[in-house]
Amino acid sequence: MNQRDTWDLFCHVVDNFGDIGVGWRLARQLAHEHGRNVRLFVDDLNTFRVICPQINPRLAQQSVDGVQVFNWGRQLQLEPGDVVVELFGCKLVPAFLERVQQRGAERLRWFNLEHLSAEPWIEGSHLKPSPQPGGINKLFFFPGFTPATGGLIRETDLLARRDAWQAMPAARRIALRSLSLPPPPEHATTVVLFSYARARLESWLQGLATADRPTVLWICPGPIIEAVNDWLHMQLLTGQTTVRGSLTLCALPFMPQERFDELLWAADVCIVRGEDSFVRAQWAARPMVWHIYPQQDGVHDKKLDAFFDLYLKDATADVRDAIIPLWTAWNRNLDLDSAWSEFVTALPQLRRHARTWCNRLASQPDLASQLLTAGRAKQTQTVPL
Ligand code: TRH
Repeated sequence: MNQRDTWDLFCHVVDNFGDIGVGWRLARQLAHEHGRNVRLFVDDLNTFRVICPQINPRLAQQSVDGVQVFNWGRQLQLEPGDVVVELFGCKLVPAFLERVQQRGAERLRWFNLEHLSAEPWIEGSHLKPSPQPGGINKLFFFPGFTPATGGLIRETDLLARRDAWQAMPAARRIALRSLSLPPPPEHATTVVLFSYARARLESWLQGLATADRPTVLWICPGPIIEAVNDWLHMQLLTGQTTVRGSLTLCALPFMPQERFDELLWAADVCIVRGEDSFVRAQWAARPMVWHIYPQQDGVHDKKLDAFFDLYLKDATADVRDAIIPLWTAWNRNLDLDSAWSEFVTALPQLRRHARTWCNRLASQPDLASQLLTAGRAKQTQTVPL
């Protein structure tokens, strides 16, 4: 594999924004930092456009930020590149799949990039080959939080940019102003709220409104706004801010990923969800609450517990006692009041813990580098079928 390899990334947008959020981040990093010729095939350019306004959903192909973006059908007319990456097990169209299999193991590497998980079993499955017709192996690439996994997406300059930004109070003021966010009241706790729908928010909001200390909620687009509006007895429109006692509520528009990173860097607490914003809050080294993507029959509970096992392995009792009750209450639609109060009281310790965790993660190779290394490795075996 060499520098000008062509990398084909395929993204099937299931729902929400994480599939294309991860795909877009990875595509740009491979192009910008590693000089690859990257082609990103997406089956829902309208959703893509929400996080990348430069995307024109009507175009079959377009060049955006150094990446060739194709609509899904364009793979029918194209030959495969040197590396094919299926994101989250999406299926290639049969005609392209045939051409992938015809290319053979000597001239093409094929990966399935799996969903992020902290579960221990992924270490044993990472980079395991799955023989495919035509004698080529598909390698299952598992992102993760340990050295025995494929790591996490982290741009080379991300943490230096974060530190420089956080060291400049003016940067925070400029970022908030560019989002039409009023400067938070003095001593306010600022909270990014980017979560799935959640019942029982009234009591939490009422508690924040009547608290001695001010709180500012920066509410990102999503179903959570319904519960906020129910409590407000009004529709808080995108771009609008309203105040109830000690609580300021700001409804934000969707913003480019770089601006979203800055919002996380600016906040005292990041309530995040899914996969990509969850990772970005860890790189922000901020106290966070993870609203895990809800799955059938409680499969997500196992994923949450597996993350606790890693994230809290060396944590002090006060950090554990602050995190576990609130994350559990948030994910199980339980009452938040006392858990939230414990969490906010423990913020100094939680900040230290978040920084230690971020530094530990940053000591591991990032996902794109590991994918490139795996892309250069010889196929361990080609299995005649
Ligand atoms: O949107 P999500 O819920 O995506 C989910 C998860 O990825 C889940 O694992 C997957 O199975 C499901 O999709 C299909 O949450 P996530 O992963 O945080 O993705 C949101 C993306 O949107 C992320 O890249 C951050 C980005 N984003 C912006 O760029 N701007 C914004 O203003 C906001 C709020 C998010």
